[in-house]
Amino acid sequence: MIQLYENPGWGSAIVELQLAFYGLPYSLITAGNVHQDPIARAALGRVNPLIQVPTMVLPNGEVMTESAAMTLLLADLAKSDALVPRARAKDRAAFFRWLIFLVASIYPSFVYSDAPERFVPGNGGETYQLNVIEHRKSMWKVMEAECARRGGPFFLGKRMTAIDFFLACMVHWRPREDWFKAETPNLWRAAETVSALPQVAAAYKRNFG
Ligand SMILES: N[C@@H](CCC(=O)N[C@@H](CS)C(=O)NCC(=O)O)C(=O)O
Repeated sequence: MIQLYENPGWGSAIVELQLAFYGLPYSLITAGNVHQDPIARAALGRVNPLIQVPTMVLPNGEVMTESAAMTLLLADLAKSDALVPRARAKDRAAFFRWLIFLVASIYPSFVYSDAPERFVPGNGGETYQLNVIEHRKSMWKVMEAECARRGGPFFLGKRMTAIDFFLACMVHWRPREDWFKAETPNLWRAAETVSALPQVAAAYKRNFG
């Protein structure tokens, strides 16, 4: 069985929702506050030297980090193209482009803003954090424009993909729900649409209430 190191509402939710969607068997291990708790840091660090969630351990013991890599692998394991367009499918290029944008550009901004004292000592932290969040907002606006152009209800248009699962989780993170509803209504709609899927209902509730 796949093991997922998680914290409710954290990036592990992106993976948990996909595991639930595919109906793959998995078990959860709560990582705890890896920003502050040295015991939690040491425990996760023994599995993943990055000390990040999501961390996934495959049935053969192989450790996986990186939510995008897990997303691609889970589609393979599930033998499904429901969330990852198959090779040469029409939406494959756009899927790759925006999946990688999410994890290479937007997601790292949380590492830089969630514990700013790691990067900016002293009182500079707050301004720095606000600036990172402003930069993140500008990246979300780029995704919003693309989503609007494609017409919904999903990020890529009529085709649901794992990108919508990332959105379903990330709209709960700073700048948080009210900002997304007001400023990126198309992203919000894509997030809401997949959050309502019966296959993910229990996992979604566990993470976001
Ligand atoms: N590149 C990783 C990023 C994972 C990540 O940043 N996770 C956050 C929680 S949502 C984390 O564990 N942060 C702890 C830290 O940065 O020390 C992925 O895509 O899975």
